[in-house]
Amino acid sequence: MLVTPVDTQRFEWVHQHWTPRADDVFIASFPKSGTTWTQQIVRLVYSRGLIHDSDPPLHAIIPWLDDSKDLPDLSVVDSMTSPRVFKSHNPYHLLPRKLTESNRLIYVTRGAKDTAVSMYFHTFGFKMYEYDEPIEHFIGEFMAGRVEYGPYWTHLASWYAQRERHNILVLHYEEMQIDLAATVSRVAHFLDQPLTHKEIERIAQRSTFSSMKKDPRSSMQLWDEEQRKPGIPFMRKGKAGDWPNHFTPELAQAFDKEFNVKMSKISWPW
Ligand code: PPS
Repeated sequence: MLVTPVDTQRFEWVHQHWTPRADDVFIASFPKSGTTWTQQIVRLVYSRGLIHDSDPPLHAIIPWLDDSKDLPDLSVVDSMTSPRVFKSHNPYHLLPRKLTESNRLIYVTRGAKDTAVSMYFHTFGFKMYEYDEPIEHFIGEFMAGRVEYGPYWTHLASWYAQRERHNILVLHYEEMQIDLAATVSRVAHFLDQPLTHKEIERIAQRSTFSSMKKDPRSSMQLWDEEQRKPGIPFMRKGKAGDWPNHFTPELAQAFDKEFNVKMSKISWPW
């Protein structure tokens, strides 16, 4: 089952009209895998951990190129100073070839069951989806690959096949939880941004779940206020291994059985 573009018009525009710059960086992910977290780390690496009062929201600093609702005004992209950083939820095969050849790409992954839970609350929480089903229904859809940018396993496989390329850095949500400073260091190294120990510590501290949740520019407070149901914030829980609170043992067993087959060729650490 192939992952297909979600916003087809924007997809065509990106492929036909958009010219990447050589130093453009892309942060890519299956949705709910740690994209915003990685955006915060990357943006702070470039600012050496400094956040100014006048700074715009995170999603304006690192816009989502694939989505015409999130980024309606494309002139913004041309006026961004280099190095520009973009977010994408595309699988590898849907990014323009001129970009994947040599631009720096960071792919962030997260274990399937936690991703499915987070994506359920995302879909249930954003009013535009008009989705009011119980979580068991959503997990069934996730397992069948009938979710945005799904199937999950095809998305991962597309990037897994490219993981040794010199221009790709793979991050894992679970490892970021274990050692955030080490992740910051890897990202800085990958982006050729030498940082002091103090700067790395500062970036790690400003990228924790609680720090990001406190700052409305990284907590996506505006989305919470304008677009989401009350009580289900974008920065929801930020935990690894929380899925047992939402899966029955029977559902987890069925999920694992399916995914062990689908993901048998992918040996990433979850
Ligand atoms: S999106 O909408 O696809 O861009 O979502 P994405 O940013 O990929 O994933 C959102 C989940 O990541 C959690 N998050 C974090 N976890 C730990 N630390 C930090 N700093 C952090 N920032 C965001 C966010 O809470 C979502 O996970 P859940 O499990 O729903 O809380």
